[in-house]
Amino acid sequence: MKRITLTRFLIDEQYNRKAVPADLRLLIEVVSRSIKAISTTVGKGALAGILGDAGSGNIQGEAQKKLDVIANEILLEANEWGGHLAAMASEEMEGPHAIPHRFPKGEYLLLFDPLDGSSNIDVNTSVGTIFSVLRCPEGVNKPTEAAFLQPGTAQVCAGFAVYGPSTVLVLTLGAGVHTFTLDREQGGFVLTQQHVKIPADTQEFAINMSNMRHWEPPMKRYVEEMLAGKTGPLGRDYNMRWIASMVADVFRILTRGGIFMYPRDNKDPSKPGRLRLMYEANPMAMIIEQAGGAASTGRERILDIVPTALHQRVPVILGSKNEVERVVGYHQAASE
Ligand code: AFP
Repeated sequence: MKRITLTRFLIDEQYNRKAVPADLRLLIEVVSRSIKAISTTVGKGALAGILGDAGSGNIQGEAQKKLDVIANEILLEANEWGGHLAAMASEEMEGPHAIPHRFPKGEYLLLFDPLDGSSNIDVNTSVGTIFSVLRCPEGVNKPTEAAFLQPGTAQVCAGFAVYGPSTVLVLTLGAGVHTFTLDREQGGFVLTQQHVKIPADTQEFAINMSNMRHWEPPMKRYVEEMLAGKTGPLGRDYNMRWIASMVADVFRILTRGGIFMYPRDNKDPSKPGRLRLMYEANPMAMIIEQAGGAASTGRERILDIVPTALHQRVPVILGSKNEVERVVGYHQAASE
């Protein structure tokens, strides 16, 4: 493949496909520069004195890692002055981050999980950044939480980075999924896969099995059938992976298929799932659907959910279309 940088790709999308307004191109370029900065910081590990807890908690009631706070700051500082945003929202902040008066404002809302998988950072396992882009509703000059509460189908762009052996940026603008690998010598992202397609079938599943006793019957049925293997009702053996970094599990599924599940469980009835809709499930669902896969709560398409709160959680079942549809079928059968 001819060496095409992220900038060249976006300019092509902007001028030839008329698909990327200038401000959206700027937004993506700024986010990609933030991802480079986070990648460099993550790569320093223990040498930079950035591992371990920050000594603070976030809105989720979770202990923040130093890198959660650092990654959040990098994204806020890089994006607030460019004139492309109306506001930002983050897993690490209770409410929206307004654009300071001294800076110009734009039409986009940027949402992100600055460091997904951060419980893995101290054990040197892949982590990442997930982001979602919405348009700010017309006439809203001071976006409150309500301005962000749009269904996933309203996203104009979604992406994530995996800080692994290589740093990869996965991006969709609503016309397919493309991946870019960070060239550390040149300091830029280079297009490495265009129009990624997920196989409709799979023999590999990703779930945290330690929660099995808390799952609903349809989920227990599905996992037990996979564990039954070739002699079971699904007639084939399955393999399992669970990295506990959604970005790494989803990237694997984009690369070779699979099904990722963080289902509803009764561990904490106040939480219908662990993953957050606005800046984890929705961007990942857009990417998975754009790559030919499916993304459901088990009861409804994730992208159709009308949000009620910025940090609401949802069950997530996504990946190879035929397997997701099988799980949805089991949920329907259980409710009849
Ligand atoms: P952290 O960011 O707190 O590490 O959570 C990561 C995550 O949100 C998602 O990336 C993983 O798929 C999932 O949680 C792992 O959850 P378990 O630790 O319960 O397996």
